[in-house]
Amino acid sequence: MRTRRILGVAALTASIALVATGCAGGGSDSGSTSGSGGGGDQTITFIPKQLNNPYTDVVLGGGEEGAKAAGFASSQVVGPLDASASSQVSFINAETQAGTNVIVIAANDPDAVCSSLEEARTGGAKIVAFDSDTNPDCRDVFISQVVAKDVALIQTKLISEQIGGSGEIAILSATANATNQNEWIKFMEEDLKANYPDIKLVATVYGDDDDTKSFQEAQGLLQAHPNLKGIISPTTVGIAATARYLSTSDYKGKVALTGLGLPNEMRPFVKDDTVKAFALWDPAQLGYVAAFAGKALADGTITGEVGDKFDAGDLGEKEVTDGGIVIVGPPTTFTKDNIDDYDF
Ligand code: RAM
Repeated sequence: MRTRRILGVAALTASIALVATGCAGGGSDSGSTSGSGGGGDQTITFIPKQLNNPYTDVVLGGGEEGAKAAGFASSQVVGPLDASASSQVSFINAETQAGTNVIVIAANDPDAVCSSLEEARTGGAKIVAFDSDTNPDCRDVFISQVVAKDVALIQTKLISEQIGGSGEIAILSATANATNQNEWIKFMEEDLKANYPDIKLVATVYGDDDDTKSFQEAQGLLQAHPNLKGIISPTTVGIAATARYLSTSDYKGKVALTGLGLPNEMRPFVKDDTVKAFALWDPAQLGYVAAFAGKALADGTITGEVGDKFDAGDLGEKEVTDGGIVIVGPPTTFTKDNIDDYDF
């Protein structure tokens, strides 16, 4: 039996009409993805790091479901095709012009989006960061998938287990500015120093959450570091591209790979023994909780203060913790034994 989705997220994902201009300076045509008609006339717009990322699609499926369940009149998704630092600014500005009530954003850079988010707030919008935080001054709450340190520790533990506790490893990340990856990398570096003295991190490279670039970076790492025993890729795009490279190379089974991946993308590489174990949370829940947080902010039932509580539909009550952060759920480790139980 595969795990319960919040509702039929896969179907919802397919129904999202994603809109992109692909150029930060350009206009941002917008496309409404739903019109639930329920409760008032509040509008919510999701701005992911980038479109064309399978992880983003699952998150936004949950977001659309949450927006309907929370009672928004309409929800939409707009965003750039690349995850570069300033690529989201023109999309935020267009939402400010449109008078959108809630903007939910996964920041490509914690600061580059700040002045435009401030303008949106001045215009009355509530700002929910999710997946990748903005500078805390520029949003009302941050919906975090898992406690950041725990995301790091699960990956260092997995790589250590897979390389027998010693040897050279590298990290293949997303973009160099990504708030979420950078925080996880910081905790991984600390954990390696404190608890894994025989593991040496020899390089950190960036595939920019671009499949081709990630593939090439993986190839480059193995050429540059002939003694490499393992790679951690804390990004779904990076781990899938690296697994694809390893699976047809001489390194298959010799160089370990772990990190954060989507079970549906990683399944073939787990089954063919390229990858033993990796981790992730349920991405749909992240979007779902973000929508409910946005509704509570727009209704004025919370302000984002520590201790604020709000109803998150099927996922129960959620609470704002230190730093204005709402934690969604624990990570899961996927292996050959359980990967078929998950469908996202
Ligand atoms: C990629 C993105 C996203 C991250 C996941 C794990 O899809 O970088 O921000 O949360 O990986």
